[in-house]
Amino acid sequence: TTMDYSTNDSKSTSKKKVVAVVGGGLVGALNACYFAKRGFQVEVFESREDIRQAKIVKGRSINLALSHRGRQALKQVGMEDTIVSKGIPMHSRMIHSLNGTQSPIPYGKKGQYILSVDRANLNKELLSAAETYSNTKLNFAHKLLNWSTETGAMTFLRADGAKEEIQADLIVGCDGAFSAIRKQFLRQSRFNFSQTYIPHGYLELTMPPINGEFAMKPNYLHIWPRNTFMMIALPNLDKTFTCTLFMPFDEFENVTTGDQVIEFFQKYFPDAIPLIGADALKRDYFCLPAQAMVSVKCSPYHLSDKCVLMGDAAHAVVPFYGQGMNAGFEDCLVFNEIMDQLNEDFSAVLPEYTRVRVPDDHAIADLAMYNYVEMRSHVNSKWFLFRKYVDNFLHIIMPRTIIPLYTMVTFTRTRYHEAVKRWHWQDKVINQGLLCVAVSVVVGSYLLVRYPPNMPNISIEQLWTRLQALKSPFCGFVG
Ligand SMILES: Cc1cc2nc3c(=O)[nH]c(=O)nc-3n(C[C@H](O)[C@H](O)[C@H](O)COP(=O)(O)OP(=O)(O)OC[C@H]3O[C@@H](n4cnc5c(N)ncnc54)[C@H](O)[C@@H]3O)c2cc1C
Ligand SMILES: *[C@@H]1O[C@H](CO)[C@@H](O)[C@H](O)[C@H]1NC(C)=O
Ligand SMILES: *[C@@H]1O[C@H](CO)[C@@H](O)[C@H](O)[C@H]1NC(C)=O
Ligand SMILES: *[C@@H]1O[C@H](CO)[C@@H](O)[C@H](O)[C@H]1NC(C)=O
Ligand SMILES: *[C@@H]1O[C@H](CO)[C@@H](O)[C@H](O)[C@H]1NC(C)=O
Ligand SMILES: CC(=O)N[C@H]1CO[C@H](CO)[C@@H](O)[C@@H]1O
Repeated sequence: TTMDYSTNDSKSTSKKKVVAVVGGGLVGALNACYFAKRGFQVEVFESREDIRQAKIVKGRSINLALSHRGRQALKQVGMEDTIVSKGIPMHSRMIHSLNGTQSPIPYGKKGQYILSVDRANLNKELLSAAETYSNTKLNFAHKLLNWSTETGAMTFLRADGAKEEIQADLIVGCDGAFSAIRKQFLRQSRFNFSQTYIPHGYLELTMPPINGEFAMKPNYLHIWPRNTFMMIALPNLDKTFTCTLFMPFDEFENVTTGDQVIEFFQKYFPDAIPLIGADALKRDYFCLPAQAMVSVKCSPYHLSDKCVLMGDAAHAVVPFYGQGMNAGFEDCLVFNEIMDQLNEDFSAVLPEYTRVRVPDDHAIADLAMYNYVEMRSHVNSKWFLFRKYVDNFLHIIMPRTIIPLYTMVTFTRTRYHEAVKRWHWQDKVINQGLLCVAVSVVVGSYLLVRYPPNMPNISIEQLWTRLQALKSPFCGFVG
């Protein structure tokens, strides 16, 4: 794979700066590649053991949706093809209604899709890619305890119980939603921070293959929207699906026995019972307790020229837009672009990174929270479906003027906050347009009934003038 370091020797010898990447998860491992490619001395510190050797990796979601932003970030370090080749394209959502009817809603235009990728494999591939650079060292079983904002010294707890002090020129906090690096930021003046737990938890279930084949159509993200509950399923390479049930913790607490699980599924997801298997369902439902979901926003992302936060450490988002990892990967890409612009001068790059990135990461955090509501309820509603079709239709006939929000977020690198701005504008225009059409139809019908065409012989021009006069006051109504 990537061995650009060797071709960059002249550049790297002049650079002895040490970059400590704290956290070797998805974003930390990718970031290590970026800094290594630039020739820095990279040290990655990860609290877990090396997942490439560990038997079972449990915890976070098993698979996730990779889209354009994430792919662009992988591409920059030569990892896109490797990862995409092990992903499963999902062209549409597949909506499962209560009676078992399935109906697809495309994600975008023909040929646009998101990819279901395996989290553990992605993490392993990125760690291995980072390791191909001779200027990178991976330190596993190193848990960051604290660090000093004065000296930059970090204290790690090793697996053997010993503590280790380490210095670096730049600390990159990629240690996830509960970041230990971020703790020092909280002590700073003028640091904004908010954290919100949503009332929902999630639980994962496996849907095995049937006769060696996928139990449902594989190239879809399956969704069972049920107002306050929702289940989704993403395909895996081994022909299983990972189903994720999202439900308020109150409701989880109400289901305590195997029989109650079946009863609950019978009521809300009957078509999934034979596919998961009643016995497996009764057992797996209780394997792990439901996991919580948190949304974290903060600002700034940097502390002087010493430390910067990326990925979930900077912005944990609820998983309802499928953008958490993609946004984290794009963080690396944006930081890299700013490093180019500002000549790798940390004292200029870090504040610029905060300035550029905070509005975008806050926008995606807000959008994900908005989708938390939309995905559960509106996916069911006729108006939502109608608007999706209208938006997609308008996008096809006016591809440069009307771009659905989902398309901007998922299939372009339009800055998140600009996508939101544009969405509000388009929404206003489309709703006004639809109202005009509706009013015209009503008024037109009225006129036709009132003045049947063969009776008073009204000209088209006259009709148009009457319509104009009638519709204008209404059309300004929306927004
Ligand atoms: C149910 C669910 C579904 C999701 N689906 C999607 C999706 O479809 N698409 C998408 O883009 N995103 C999705 N996400 C979001 C995605 O999982 C995260 O955004 C992504 O994992 C963030 O990566 P990260 O490296 O910043 O953090 P993490 O993946 O949390 O990694 C942090 C790493 O830091 C290590 N660490 C923690 N503390 C310390 C310490 N003190 N010292 C040293 N190391 C430490 C951890 O062991 C871990 O390896 C989903 C999330 C959830 C919960
Ligand atoms: C199933 O439900 C959906 C939506 O609730 C409805 O559109 C469809 O007509 C129903 N199909 C049958 C066969 O009852
Ligand atoms: C819990 O279950 C009981 C009995 O089945 C039901 O009456 C109640 O509404 C449920 N509570 C919630 C929060 O669903
Ligand atoms: C903190 O939040 C307030 C209110 O939104 C905002 O005006 C201010 O600029 C923020 N400060 C930083 C450092 O982001
Ligand atoms: C309708 O009006 C036009 C002129 O406005 C006239 O030429 C035409 O003959 C009329 N038709 C009838 C059926 O009255
Ligand atoms: C830099 C710093 O504050 N280090 C301290 C971190 O915490 C350990 C004990 O938990 C201290 O020994 C370090 O001095």
